[in-house]
Amino acid sequence: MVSEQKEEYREYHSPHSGIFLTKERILFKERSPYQEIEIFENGFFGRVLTLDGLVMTTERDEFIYHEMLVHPAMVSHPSPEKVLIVGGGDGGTAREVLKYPVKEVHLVEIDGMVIEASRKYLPTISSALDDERLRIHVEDATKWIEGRRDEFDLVIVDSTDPIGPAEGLIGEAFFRNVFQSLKDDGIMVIQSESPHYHLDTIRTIAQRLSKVFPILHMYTAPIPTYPGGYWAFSMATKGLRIEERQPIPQGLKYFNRSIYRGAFALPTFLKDRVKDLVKEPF
Ligand code: AG3
Repeated sequence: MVSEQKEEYREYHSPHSGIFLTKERILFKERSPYQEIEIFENGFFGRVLTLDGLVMTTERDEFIYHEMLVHPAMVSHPSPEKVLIVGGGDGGTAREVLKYPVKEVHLVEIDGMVIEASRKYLPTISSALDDERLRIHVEDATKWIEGRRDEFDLVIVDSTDPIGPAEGLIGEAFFRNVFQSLKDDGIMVIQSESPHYHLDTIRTIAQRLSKVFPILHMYTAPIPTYPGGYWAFSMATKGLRIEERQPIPQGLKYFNRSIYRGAFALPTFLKDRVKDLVKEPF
């Protein structure tokens, strides 16, 4: 479905505030069994993917989110060989993981239509979906992971907001299954919403993670098109101490050694809500 007429996209982040983007052209708009998927063209941010009216990624600022979701954990691991990505159907997270000499990456995405639409309309983000080290499973990750033991070096949760189809991905039961699926030096990372708009959700995620994992860290990054333009990420380990163990890949646009050291420093309004649960690694 292609339309030439110029519309405006609005995402409310609270009843009183949000973001707008002009829609220069709609490239894809379809309802899957799980959600409404749309990809449109914006004059500044490039192609924009929305799910149920929420911005998931844009060509212009996706590098910050995807690099920050992946590299802090990848460089901290002694030998990341087998990685699980939960969600991430657009392929941006897989692209970053595959910058390392990993052996096997599994991507478990519930909505096959997100994968197909991204393959077709977001080639700069989705190109890694064809890498031979990647296996794609169109399944519910909360079920797929059940019963897996000592299998992964890293589990990366690249989900939409934890309402609707993604709600189970911040459940304690899911976190326990992730814990068991990780090897002893394994690391879990999960995108953890906006410090400005979702502090309660951030605290809930931190509480549940710290019930399951002995070590929990949190870090942040600025992402212009997400609520508040500022985003949190949680990183949990089974005891592994965070330090730089892998070379940082060439050609990144956001992540570097100083960001790695600095990103875990939390501003006071966020730190105050999680300081009983979260440790600063450096
Ligand atoms: N995952 C996190 C997007 C959350 C944005 N929330 C919102 N706009 N309300 C993005 C997936 C990209 N691979």
